[in-house]
Amino acid sequence: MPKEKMTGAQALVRCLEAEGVDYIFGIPGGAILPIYDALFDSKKLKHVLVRHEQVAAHAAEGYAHATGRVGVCFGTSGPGATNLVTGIADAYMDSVPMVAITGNVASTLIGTDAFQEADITGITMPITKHNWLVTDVRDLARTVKEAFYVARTGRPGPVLVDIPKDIQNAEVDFEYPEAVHIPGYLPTQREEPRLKDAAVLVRGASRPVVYLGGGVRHADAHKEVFAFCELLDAPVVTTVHGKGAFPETHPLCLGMFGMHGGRYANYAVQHSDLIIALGARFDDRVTGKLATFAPEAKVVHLDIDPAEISKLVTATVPLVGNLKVLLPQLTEAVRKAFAEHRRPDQGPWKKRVQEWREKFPLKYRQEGQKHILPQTVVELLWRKTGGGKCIVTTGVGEHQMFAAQYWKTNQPRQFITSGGLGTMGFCLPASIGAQLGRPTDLVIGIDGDGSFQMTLQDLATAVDLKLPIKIFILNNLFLGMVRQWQELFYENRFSETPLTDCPDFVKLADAYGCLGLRARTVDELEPVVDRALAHKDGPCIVDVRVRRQEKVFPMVPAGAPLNDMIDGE
Ligand SMILES: Cc1ncc(C[n+]2csc(CCOP(=O)(O)OP(=O)(O)O)c2C)c(N)n1
Repeated sequence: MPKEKMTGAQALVRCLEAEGVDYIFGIPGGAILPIYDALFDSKKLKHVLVRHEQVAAHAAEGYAHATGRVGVCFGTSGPGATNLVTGIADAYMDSVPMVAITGNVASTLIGTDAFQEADITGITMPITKHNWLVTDVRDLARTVKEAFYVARTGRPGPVLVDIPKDIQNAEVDFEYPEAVHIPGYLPTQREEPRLKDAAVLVRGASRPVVYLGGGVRHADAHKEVFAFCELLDAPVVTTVHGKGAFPETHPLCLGMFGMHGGRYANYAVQHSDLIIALGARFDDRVTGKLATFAPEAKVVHLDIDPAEISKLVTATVPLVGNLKVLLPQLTEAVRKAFAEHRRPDQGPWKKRVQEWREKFPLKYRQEGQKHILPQTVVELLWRKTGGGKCIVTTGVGEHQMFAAQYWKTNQPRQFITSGGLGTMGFCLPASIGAQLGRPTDLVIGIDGDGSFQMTLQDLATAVDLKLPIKIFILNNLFLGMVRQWQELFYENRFSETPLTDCPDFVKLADAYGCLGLRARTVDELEPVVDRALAHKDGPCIVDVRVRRQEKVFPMVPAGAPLNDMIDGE
């Protein structure tokens, strides 16, 4: 292809088109004006004008999570760029592929404290997989190519490309590179010689547990995971990002474990003699007190990121590589090992787990309660959507954990939440991104009144785009999760957690031009849910007044052993 002369800004637009980008989330400003000007001429790129750059980043995450593609967001220099930071950090913690593009002041002004100057590559260094400040327009196309490659390969994550204004205006002979050569970055598959060792451990285990994390989703390895789990016929537990990695209504699945996991799931992990961790990272919310975590368990840890192996829990057999490639090989090795030697009888272990399940189910009691319980809302929504046949997004707090506990996720990419960073305000933006990425799917947000108020201005974006997202605010008029900790660990000293002065969400929806509904009693709930689900013409906000003091149980207090759970009684 002959090279074409154009500006850096036009070249960027061509790069994004070449990457197959469809949606970009952002807000223009002085230092990114040339790029927005070039965008004006693009027939392929659709820009979503958000009302806050944090939303741009979270929407890109929601899009990426729902589609498996790279999410893209734009911000101008200074405050535009710094507003992206929370979303970038969120994507980093949850390994979400994202390319953030920022305009910066002209190269000659960098380092002079120029108007709206921020050292965004410096600021985002620890929260990106990599970032670049483009100092020569001839490097731009290669940099963008590398940025997309780094974001989506290996362990995915966010990257940032900062482009000074003069570079956007400079002329270049454009050519988009076909290949990427980054010295020192080789996330390609290599042989894994320890598969046989892992298979020997699996074959010999009497009390195995499979532990699934968000890596299954990133690798799109659900089918491979299913085949492995069925072969093992062992209990399966997941992290919050592992939800949907294996069908949660499957008899082997014990759902989420950890701080708010089922008692039976935590017991299974604690009493296991072998944990097979697939695309998971043993973070403190799932292990509880590390020194007492699964004391008798050996560990097979398969992850794409070698830095995660033995970071917190020592792997007896580490396996490094892409789950989708490596797991079928492990499955075959295990199948062979099962054929060669009889495995220990799994009956007693399965019986024990089943007994825990029956003795310690997740439970709540709506009958006799004057107020709606949040768990009731989650279960009703699940039933009304044909057993969770939709995408769910959440905010952060008690409502998020109720959703994680009671929403049985059977398909991958259906439960979208902020796990690692725990970012309030995630729900609405993630819903916007997910709905754009999967326009024919139903998208439901389960949000908290506190979380919703952190990004609610972007109702305007959802209304503009007529997105039929439905946000159910489980409104307890509290920063509920913090209130829960204050009740349990700070002697009911509710310092700065009541949100009694919250706005009238129905009027707020009206002000933004979308449907607002409210349910105060159990009787009102079902008709309101039906009406919300039937509403196709733009977004709908539902203010569900829930019991204010309801707490999430079971709970492993921070720093306690995983089997040291407290519950409501
Ligand atoms: C941006 C941000 N600030 C503060 C926190 C700390 N925090 C965790 S949960 C929570 C309360 C959430 O309240 P709400 O969204 O109403 O949900 P609820 O717990 O009541 O369901 C807070 C303040 C956070 N996670 N994120």
